[in-house]
Amino acid sequence: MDRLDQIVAEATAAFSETGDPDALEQVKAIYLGRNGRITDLLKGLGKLPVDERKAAGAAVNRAKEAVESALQQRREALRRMALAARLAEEALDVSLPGRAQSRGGLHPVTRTLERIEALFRSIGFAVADGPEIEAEFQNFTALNTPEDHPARSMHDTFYLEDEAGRVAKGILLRTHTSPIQVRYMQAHVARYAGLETMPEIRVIAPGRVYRVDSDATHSPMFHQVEGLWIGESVSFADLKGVIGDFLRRFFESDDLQVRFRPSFFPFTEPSAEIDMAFTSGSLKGRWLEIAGCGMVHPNVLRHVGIDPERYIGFAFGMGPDRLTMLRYGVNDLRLFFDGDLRFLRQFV
Ligand code: 2NL
Repeated sequence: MDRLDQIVAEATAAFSETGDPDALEQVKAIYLGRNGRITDLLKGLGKLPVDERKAAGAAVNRAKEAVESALQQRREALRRMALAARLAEEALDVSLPGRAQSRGGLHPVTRTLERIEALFRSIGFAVADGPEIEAEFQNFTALNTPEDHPARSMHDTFYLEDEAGRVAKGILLRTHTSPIQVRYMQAHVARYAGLETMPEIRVIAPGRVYRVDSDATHSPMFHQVEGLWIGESVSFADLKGVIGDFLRRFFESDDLQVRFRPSFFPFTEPSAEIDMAFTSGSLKGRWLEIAGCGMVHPNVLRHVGIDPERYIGFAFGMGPDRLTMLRYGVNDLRLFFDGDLRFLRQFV
């Protein structure tokens, strides 16, 4: 192999061994730079005898072209490799199946609440809501609950703490939805203050409530729907009619009995427990406690600025969680609040 072929071979090999475009340009200088080996040969041509110069010049130029060509090929190879590497790095596997969007559904208790709301709206009740963090006044005091009543203790009720971890005075998680109705009555009284006769109050209050309690039939968070009807001549008979009618429509059955059993609540007088029994089907003949009720206590009316000598009415409170368990035949309340979709999906 003559000297020129050797330089070309050496240059081609050097280019091939270089994997980096910047380094490649450095290697190029060894052969084609100002003092490169090919350049030196071109410079040396002038020292040759005239008769050899032409052939030698042509040979050096061919070698130069060969080196340039090898360089160019290596540059392109490196560019292709860089592109391939980038494509590999940024590759998206478009054949990977997408994540399926699963269909949502209403929680069984939400379905019950919506049913209850629709039924009461149909007989002229408004649906109200209010804060879950309540003031002691609306939650207890206005409801005629004595200062020393056990329901007010930290043992039964979640009180809120301030930043120092001390119990924030008078602020708690509502223990029933009655405070919604207390606020509703307060707003109603303020709104119609100028009228000779206050329009009737007809409202239900559904929502979450909280008590320090947890077992198979008690969750620290549960739901309640309370109802209230206040007017100039609203009676216990009206209460029996409204409740009986509601239950028959809720369970879509006339095959049921309803009974009112004397009971006690601080906020009603007289008070009663409402029991219900199906007269057909698998639950036939079993009395089930499903709500509490009574005529609103005069002190409650006084606390919200309603004259108990002039206005009278009833209130009731029921547990939609229990109604949902009954309607679907579920015996553990916690299943509704554990968030296990395998259970909850069955009701959608
Ligand atoms: C129960 C008992 C009841 C009420 C709730 C009420 C509300 C106002 C005034 C008077 Cl604003 N009473 N609510 C009355 C009687 C019973 O609930 O066992 N609920 C599950």
